[in-house]
Amino acid sequence: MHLQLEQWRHVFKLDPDRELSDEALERICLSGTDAVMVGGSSGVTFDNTVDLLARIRRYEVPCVLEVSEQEAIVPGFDLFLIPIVLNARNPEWIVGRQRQALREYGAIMDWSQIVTEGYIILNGDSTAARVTDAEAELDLKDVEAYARMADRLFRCPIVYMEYSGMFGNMDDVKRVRGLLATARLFYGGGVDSPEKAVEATRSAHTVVVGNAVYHDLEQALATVKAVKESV
Ligand code: 1GP
Repeated sequence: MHLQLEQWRHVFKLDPDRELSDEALERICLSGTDAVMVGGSSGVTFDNTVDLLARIRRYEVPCVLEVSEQEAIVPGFDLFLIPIVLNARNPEWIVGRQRQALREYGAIMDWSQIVTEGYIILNGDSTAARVTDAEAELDLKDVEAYARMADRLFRCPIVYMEYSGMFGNMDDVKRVRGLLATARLFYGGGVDSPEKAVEATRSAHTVVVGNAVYHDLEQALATVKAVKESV
């Protein structure tokens, strides 16, 4: 797979619409995390994305873009992750925006840089759930069905259990990891301490840390070591 995605255990997700000092960014990029993912659910523009990419590029850490706005597709990232929100009620987020983007760029895309993420949004209060009108009240059977859909039917390299803003149900996460044939399970949501990072890393393949970067940088940085040491 690309960029040794299959070896990533820890990823920081940075939001181009939020402020981050140079010092904080340096500590994140030198933290030993496996990759920095740029993305957000609102306020993402070409300008703030290009600006953040340029700042991250001072460091060697792999840097990938999670695409949510066509206008904010900035060339120069190592990979482009394309979310397919499986439980979106609004089809725009399943195939609609993808169709628009492919109409425009389909013929000139470098497919080796594209990775699809089968997204399952599980926190109904998150911005991502609101934006996509996600049906987040799912039982485990539903979640398993979506996970198999992404893994087996659509062959997405990544299944993403997105609890953004809250710490999820680790039993469910572990269950889903166990049924995936080839996809990697990314977990994101509420990992704001080394303890939670350890729990998440025992349940998913890859742990994504977002909000904590902006709320408590020291704790966020401590998740890297916690994940690496518990592998
Ligand atoms: C958000 O999954 C990521 O897209 C991480 O979630 O911001 O809650 O850490 P948090």
